Amino acid sequence: MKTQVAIIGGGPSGLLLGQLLHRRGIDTVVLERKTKAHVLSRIRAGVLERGLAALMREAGVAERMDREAIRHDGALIAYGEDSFRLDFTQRAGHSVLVYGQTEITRDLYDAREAAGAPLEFEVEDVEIHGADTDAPSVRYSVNGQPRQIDCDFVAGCDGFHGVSRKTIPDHLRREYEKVYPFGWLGILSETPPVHDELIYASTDRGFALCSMRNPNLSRYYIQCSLYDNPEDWTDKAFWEELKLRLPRRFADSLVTGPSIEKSIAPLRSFVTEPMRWGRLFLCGDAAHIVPPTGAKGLNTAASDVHYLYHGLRDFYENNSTEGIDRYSEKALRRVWKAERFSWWFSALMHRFPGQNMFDTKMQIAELDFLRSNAAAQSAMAENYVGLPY
Ligand code: FAS
Ligand code: PHB
Repeated sequence: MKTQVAIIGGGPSGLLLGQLLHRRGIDTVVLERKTKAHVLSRIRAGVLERGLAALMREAGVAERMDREAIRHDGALIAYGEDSFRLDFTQRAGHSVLVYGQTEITRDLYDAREAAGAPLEFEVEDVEIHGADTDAPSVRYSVNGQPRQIDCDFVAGCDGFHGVSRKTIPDHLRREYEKVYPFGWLGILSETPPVHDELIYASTDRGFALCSMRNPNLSRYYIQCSLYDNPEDWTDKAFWEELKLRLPRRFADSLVTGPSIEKSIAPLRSFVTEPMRWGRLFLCGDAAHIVPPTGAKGLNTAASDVHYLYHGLRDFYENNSTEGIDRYSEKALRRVWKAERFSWWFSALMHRFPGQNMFDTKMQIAELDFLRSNAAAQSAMAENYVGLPY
């Protein structure tokens, strides 16, 4: 098989890139390791920056998002019984959309299937060959049958555990990592959200986040030990702990119910450089990971897609390599700012094992400063709603 851009990974990065390129008549093939049902069963991000929303509209797949997404103009930052509302619109001039990553992925699958664009599931043994030549190829198998795609470019959109990043020779790759000494235990419940905006809460017992997917589907997280397993937590224990981490007025009004999904996500900051090797381009989680505190994971994948899409479009439509030649530099400049914000917000809101009273006083003083200072709130809001591409 021959195509122009072989895309490894059928998550949001690969699907969004494929859809954008398809609309410009650029041929792609998307290869996904899992089944469609498995990909859609993952409960992940929930907040869309304006840039991702705009990309979905540019890709022609935003009709349901624009109909069903909930616009949020702010979020509550709570610490003990103190709290303040971070007004995104007042401080940064933009809002965010609450619309689950699952829905983004579903909309993109629907569009690709409607277009009849090549999309293969349950691929195995994927290998990238000749990335440092002008004739790269991707070899893989389906049901034990070997296949090969000859292409102009390979987009490595295969997430943190994919094959693309490791295809770049070790001596050419630099990796930066910070692993956090805790995780997030998340549940999904068919209950009305406790508040009409997100609540980020910091207490001596640890961090909690109250989010949502729609008026009758709530998403809650509590910071948990790295040694916890979801099955260690009964629903009752989860709800009791969440209430202990919320301001009293929300603990008293929280509507609880059975969890329909329960999982633990580890927290890590990770960046690999460069994000390009020859005709292989890394995109999204294949190149970088952030702790979900700042809701930057999916949104930073989107900015990678933006830069790569425009670079590939310029190559095919204007015979220019400027965009692809500067892809890694441009993507990484924004990636590192998202990493910084995610690291900063995680350090501010979580309790670290072994932190002393001085550390806690510093966290409280920073939250007090944020509460009282417009410039500090503007800086936080500008990062939260999404820095410009
Ligand atoms: P993805 O990992 O989503 O997609 C990569 C795809 O490639 C997967 O479907 C995988 O099956 C496939 N693949 C892997 N290896 C392959 C191979 N060899 N061949 C073919 N296909 C292969 N972000 C937030 O903003 N907020 C959150 O709350 C949040 N929670 C998260 C929870 C968890 C458990 C995880 C892992 C991530 C979370 N994230 C969150 C980040 C997440 O949303 C990612 O940023 C987002 O999925 C990035 O999308 P992709 O780059 O497409 O990577
Ligand atoms: C979510 O709704 O899953 C979510 C929202 C905001 C975050 C992290 C996760 O910062």
